[in-house]
Amino acid sequence: MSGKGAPELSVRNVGDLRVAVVAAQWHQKVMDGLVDGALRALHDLGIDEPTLLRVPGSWELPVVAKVLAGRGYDAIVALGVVIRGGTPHFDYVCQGVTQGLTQVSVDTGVPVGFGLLTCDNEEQALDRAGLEGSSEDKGHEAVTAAVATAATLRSVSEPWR
Ligand code: RBF
Repeated sequence: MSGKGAPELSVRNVGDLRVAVVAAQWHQKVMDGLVDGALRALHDLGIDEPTLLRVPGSWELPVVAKVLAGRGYDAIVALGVVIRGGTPHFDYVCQGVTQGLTQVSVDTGVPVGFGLLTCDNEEQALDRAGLEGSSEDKGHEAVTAAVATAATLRSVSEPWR
């Protein structure tokens, strides 16, 4: 999937939204880029005290996202990197995490930003990690999308704001 065609989102008046970031720990350099991008996006949006939780691997993202979604957060952002190996494990992990995060979001009504990189090799992941020389910044994008969606949901439930 190409990153071309991504929108320029304009998100305003969201400084009071409560946002939690949950991030896996495999592939540290890539994860450092994703987490930095996510925190930078939150700072740019005026959300200065986000919750940041770490989990061991991407497989653990959905369960933590689900518990956070039940604790009053307006948006959750899930960050992880899965890199293809020589066995079908990659497909099971990617599918399980993707379905799990989708289920959390749809079942709870809390937007879950999808910051899971699923790559053939580390080079592809580094190119999307928002590091110096990367062409994309998927941690930043995942935060902006989740917060924009939370703002949209708030405009539906509180149209007078
Ligand atoms: N977790 C990741 O976040 N990224 C990976 O690339 C990754 N590769 C894995 C490869 C294998 C063979 C196994 C067994 C686990 C891998 N995990 C990876 C960890 C997984 O998400 C989870 O933390 C563990 O399976 C423990 O539940």
